Amino acid sequence: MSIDHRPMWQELGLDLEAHDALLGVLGPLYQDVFLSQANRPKGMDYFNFVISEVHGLRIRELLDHKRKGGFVVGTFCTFVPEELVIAAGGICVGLCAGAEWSTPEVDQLLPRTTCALIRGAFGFASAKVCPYLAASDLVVGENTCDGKKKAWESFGRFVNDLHVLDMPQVKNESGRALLREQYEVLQRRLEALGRPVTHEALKDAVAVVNAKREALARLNRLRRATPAPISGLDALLIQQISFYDDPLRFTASVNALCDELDERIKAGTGVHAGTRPRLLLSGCPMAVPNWKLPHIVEQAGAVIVGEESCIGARGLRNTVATAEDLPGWLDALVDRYLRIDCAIFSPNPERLGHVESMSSELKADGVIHYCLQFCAPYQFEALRVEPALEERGLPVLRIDTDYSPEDAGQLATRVEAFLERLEA
Ligand code: BJ8
Repeated sequence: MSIDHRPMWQELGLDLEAHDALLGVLGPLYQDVFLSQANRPKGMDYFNFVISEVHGLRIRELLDHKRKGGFVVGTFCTFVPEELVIAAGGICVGLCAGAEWSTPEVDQLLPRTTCALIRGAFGFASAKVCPYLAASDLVVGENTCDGKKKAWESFGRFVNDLHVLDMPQVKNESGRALLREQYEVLQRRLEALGRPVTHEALKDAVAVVNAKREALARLNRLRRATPAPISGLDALLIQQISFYDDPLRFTASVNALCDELDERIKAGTGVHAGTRPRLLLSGCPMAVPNWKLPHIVEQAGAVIVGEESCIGARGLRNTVATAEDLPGWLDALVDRYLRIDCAIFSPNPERLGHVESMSSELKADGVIHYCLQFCAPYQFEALRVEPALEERGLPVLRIDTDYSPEDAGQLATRVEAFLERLEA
């Protein structure tokens, strides 16, 4: 018997009518984009279930955790260390919105030239359709790009409590010291919500998050195989779910799926019949339910074999090294997180190297550089990444878009022309 989640959503203060409208769009979209794919691994059943209960059972788990004295932290950036949240007794959830939800309030708070990711977050908050936001005791923002920096000034009205990380913009000694200091401030903020962060608690939390990242790295390594054992859409979905799900259960499910993919690879079985052009996606993060471009690309006959993105290898690679004491763990966290090559850093040469190494390891035939419109950091970097890759013989298609379906036909035409170029 299915559980009626409506009383829970009402208690959380959601606008039930608007929320129904959201679920009414998401269900058919998921059916069309994911469930219609042929030859999916059996292990995807778990992730289908997670999505079917993403506003239901998972929210119940968060509320149960709070009832037992725990807390929930909502985040918008891969620079928020999940390890610290867990060590203080919390659960960390991603809040980025991959769909636009326009309200008059959002139009008053944000200039038109704001990227869809920020507009989506404001839209979901102002329309009261996100149970993760409503369940979050604390939301952590970060001073990364200009859009986010200014957005936090008005986002506080939508949340129970807001903390903003002051992020370095340069990876030098003072940048490192700033991040270290900011993680200490965050630690104290989290401790006030939960319990003191001890050496043992942080050690255990690092083990949990490292295991999650290792499982995702394993999944991404398996995508090097030809033919690809899993679609790019399914791999992206798993990486999106990594920001919501219980980390232990998620890790076990990813590893079980990887065992199945190992068998597929041994048997030479691919997710698609025949060989397809292999593409790497690089650029802005794609938050749930932003599946527009990967859907178009795979419908056009290519397979996506990797994502150089924060919801992808950029955000999920690298584990935290071991340490002997609490200050050592904080140093290890800073070392790990400062390796994220986000375009807000200037200069940011590591990112180009990462795109190149991913392309060669994954045997990509081409790269799609994906930017959300009005995202200056990634649009600036595209101007360097594209010619540098083309010079090395790797074709690049640059796409700037948003969440609206209006340009889907035009994007499909451009992707098809790119695939013809690869096959020529
Ligand atoms: S570490 S990529 S998650 S900041 S798309 S809001 S950059 S204007 S999301 Fe990001 Fe952290 Fe960096 Fe990763 Fe601004 Fe661009 Fe919008 Fe963006």
